[in-house]
Amino acid sequence: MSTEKTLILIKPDGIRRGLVGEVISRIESKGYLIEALRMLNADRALLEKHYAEHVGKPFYEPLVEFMMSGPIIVIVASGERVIEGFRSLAGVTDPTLAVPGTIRGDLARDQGTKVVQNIVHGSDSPESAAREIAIFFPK
Ligand code: IDP
Ligand code: MG
Repeated sequence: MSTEKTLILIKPDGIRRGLVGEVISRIESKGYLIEALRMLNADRALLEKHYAEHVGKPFYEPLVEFMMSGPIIVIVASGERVIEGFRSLAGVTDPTLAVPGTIRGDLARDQGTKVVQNIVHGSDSPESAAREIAIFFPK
């Protein structure tokens, strides 16, 4: 049995605000292993694949524009139950409601924008993790 893997993104706001080290530190301090890491400028085609489940939602276009507004960092992390573990480290989607102690709860807030800027993405299920890892790290 291989250890579970998840796909984590540090979004453009995390990079602009100088929080790359902080986010990676939280992942490592929790005990997860960084398996792969790359920085890239995502294009629309890549983001359409990654965010396919959100096509048609009111925040979809602002989300894609936001994710193209600067480079992102793509990380594969591993460890037992890392998918739910990283979602727990990240906190809930809305940073106003994310509990202090979480990445979003400590480091983000509502900026009044159409899309919530919340520093990180983390896969939400084993199926999403496999699909998303294949998008950003094609064999
Ligand atoms: P998640 O990142 O917590 O898994 P998702 O529902 O998958 O949240 O949404 C993807 C991203 O789209 C969120 O992280 C956030 O940046 C943005 N988003 C989600 N829901 C809303 C919304 O209701 N208003 C504005 N932006 C949203
Ligand atoms: Mg999601």
